[in-house]
Amino acid sequence: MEEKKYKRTTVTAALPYANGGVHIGHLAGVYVPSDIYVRYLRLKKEEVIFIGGSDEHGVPITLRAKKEGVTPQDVCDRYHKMIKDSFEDFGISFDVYSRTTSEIHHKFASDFFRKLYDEGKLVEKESEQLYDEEAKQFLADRYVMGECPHCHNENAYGDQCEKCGSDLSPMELINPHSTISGSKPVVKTTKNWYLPLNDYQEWLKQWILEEHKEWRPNVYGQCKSWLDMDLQPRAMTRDLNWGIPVPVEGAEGKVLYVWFDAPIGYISNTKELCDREPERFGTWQKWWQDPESRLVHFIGKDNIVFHCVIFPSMLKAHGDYILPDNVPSNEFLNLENDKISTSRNWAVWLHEYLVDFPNKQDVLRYVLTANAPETKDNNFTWKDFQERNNSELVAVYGNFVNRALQLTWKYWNGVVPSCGDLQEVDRQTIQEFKDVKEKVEGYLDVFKFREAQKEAMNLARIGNRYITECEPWKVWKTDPKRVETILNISLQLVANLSIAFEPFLPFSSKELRNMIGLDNYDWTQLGSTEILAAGHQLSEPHLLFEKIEDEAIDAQLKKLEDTKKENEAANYVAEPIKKEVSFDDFEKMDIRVGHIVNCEKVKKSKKLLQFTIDDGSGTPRTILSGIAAFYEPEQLIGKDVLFIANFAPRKMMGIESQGMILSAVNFDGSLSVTTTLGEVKPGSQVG
Ligand code: B3M
Ligand code: ZN
Repeated sequence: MEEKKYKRTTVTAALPYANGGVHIGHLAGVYVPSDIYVRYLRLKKEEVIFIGGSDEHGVPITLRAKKEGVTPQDVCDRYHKMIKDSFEDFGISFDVYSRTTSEIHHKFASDFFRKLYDEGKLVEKESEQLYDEEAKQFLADRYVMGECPHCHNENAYGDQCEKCGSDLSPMELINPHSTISGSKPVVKTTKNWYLPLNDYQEWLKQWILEEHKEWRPNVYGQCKSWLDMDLQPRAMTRDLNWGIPVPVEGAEGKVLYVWFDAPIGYISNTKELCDREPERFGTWQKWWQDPESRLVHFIGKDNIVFHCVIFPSMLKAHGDYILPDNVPSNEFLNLENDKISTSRNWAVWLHEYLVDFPNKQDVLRYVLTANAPETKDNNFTWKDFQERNNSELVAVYGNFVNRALQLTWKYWNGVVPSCGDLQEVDRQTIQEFKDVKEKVEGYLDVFKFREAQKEAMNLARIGNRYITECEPWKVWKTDPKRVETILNISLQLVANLSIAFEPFLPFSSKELRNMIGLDNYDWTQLGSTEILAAGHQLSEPHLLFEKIEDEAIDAQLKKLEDTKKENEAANYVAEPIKKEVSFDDFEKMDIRVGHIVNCEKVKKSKKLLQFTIDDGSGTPRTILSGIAAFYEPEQLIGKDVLFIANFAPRKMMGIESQGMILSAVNFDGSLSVTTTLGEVKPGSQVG
C-alpha cells in the first residue's frame, strides 16, 4: 500500500447551485462517494474535514428569480435549505454546509481577488460584449440566446449549446436576443480582469500530466485535452449585478465570475467552521496551507476543468495554498436510459424519494454505489433498484444477519456464546473475512467505491455460506458445544459487517450496532474475531431490510411515464399547415353528423371498431374506424360524431366500411373522436 505522506485530509464536495433540489445524479456523482471516503477516514481515526455548501451566484439563479418575480436571494434561501435538508436526510456527513452569500465568503473571495489584483497577477482587458439597451445591462452567458454557429440549434445559450455540447461565447451566436427584454443586443466595449491561464500552462502540464498520472483516466484525459490546446486568458469578472462586487475602483456594476468565487467557497466555509469550533478543527490555514494536508475534490465531470486547471491556477497565483492531490470525478448517471434533466423534470428527487420510500436512504445509497458511474456513464433503473434491494440487501446481507441473530436467540437467549476448538471450516472462514479488510481498503484508498462495497457485501456471502455449511440446527441435537463456536464466529462476522458497511450504509450499520450492542468500534477491528465478548447480551433483533414489492416500482415507473407525457405535451409543435385548397375542393367532401347507434370490437383486430351510424337516411350505415386502442365501444354508443359520407367504400377484415369517422390526432399519437357541441339531427351537413 502507498506510504502515508500526509497528516490530514481536506475533502470537498462540489457546491451545488442553489436553484434546484438534489437528485440521484448529484448523489451518485459526488455526495455519496465523498461521504463514503470521509466516513472511512474517520473510522480509521485519521484527521479529516468535510466541506460542503451551496453555490449561490451565477446567472441561472438570477434568471430563475426573474421568472418567479422574486429576488435572487429568495431563490437561494429556498433551495439552500432544501439542499441542506436533503444532504442531512441522506447522511452526507459534512462538517460544515454553508453558502457563498455568507458575509465571511464575500469578504474572503473579495480579498483573494484583491491580492491577485494588487500583485499584478490579473490582466485588465477591454472587450466587446453584447449589451441590452432596454435593460441597460451587459449580457453575460445565459442572458443571451440565439442560433448555435455549429449545429444551428436556435435555442443555444451564450455560454453553451445544449444540443451539440459546444462551448460558446455570446458574441458567436447567430441572431442573438436578450433573455431579459427579448430585444436584439448591441455590441459595446467593456473592461474586465483576466487570469492569464496561458502563463500557467507549462506548470500545469508538469504538475498534472507528469506528477499526477494516478488520477482517474477520465479526469487525466480531460486535463490532457485542455492542456494540449493553447490556454487563453479567462475573465474572472462579469458585468452583472448578482455576485460579489469587484473590489477595484471603477468596477461598479461588475462582480466576480461565479467560477472564481465558488471554489474559494471551500476555503471560506472551512474558515467559518474553524472560527466556530477552533478546539475541534484548529485553524483554517492548517487545512489549506500546510503542505502536510492533502486536498481532495469530489466533483462531477462537467466541473473538471474548473477544479484541475482554473482553480489550481488561482491558488498558484495566490501562492499561499496547497494544491489538490486528487480530483475523483464521476461520469454521469442516466435515469431509465435518458439523460437526467432538471428542466424536463427527468430525475428522482431526494425529497420525493423519501416520501415514497421512508427510511430507505441506505437502499438508495447502496444502489447508487453499486451502479456508480465511476468509469463511464451509467444507468439507474427502478427494476435494478428493486432487484438489488431484494436479492442483495434483503437476501444476502439482511438474511445472514437475521439468521445469525435468530439462532443465537433460539439457542442462547441472545447471549454471545464462547468460541471453542476451531475446525477447518472455521479457520477457512476466519481467513476469508480477514482478507476482506485489505481488499476494501485497497479499493477505498484509490476511490473505487463500487468494488469496495462489493467486498463488504462479500462478508455477508461468506457468512451465509458458513451457516449453511455448518448446519447448526442439525448439530444442536448431537453437539451443542459445537453450536456455540459456530454462533460465536457468525456473530463476529455480523459485527464485522456493521463496521465494514458503516461508510456505505450508515443508517443500517447503526441499527445493526444497536442490535448487537456495539458502542465502541473502529476500522482496525475489521477482520477481528474478538469484537463481541462471550457473555455479551444482544438486543432484540429485527429485520434490517425489507422486500420492495412490484407495486412500489410500478408507481415510480408510472410517475416517469407521466413526466414524459407532460414534456411531450409541453413541447408539442403543431404540424405545418398543408397546401392551400379552394372552396370547390372543400365542397367535394360531404361531411355529416352521424349518431352512433351501435359500436363493437371487430373480431381478430386490435385496431378496428365497427360502428352502426344513423346518418338520417333511414338505412343504418356501417363504418370501421381504427380507434380501438383509445375507446371502449360502450363509451361511444349514443354519441354524435362527424364523418365523411362520400368516402369511397373500403373492405377491411371482410367488412365493408361506408365512410370515415373524423378524429383529432393528439400530440402523443392518440386519437380523439370529433363531436358537436350542441345537439344536431343525424345527417346534417358540416360546412
Ligand atoms: N455549482 C456547478 C455544478 O453544480 C457548480 C459547482 C461549483 S464547485 C466550486 O455543477
Ligand atoms: Zn450547437
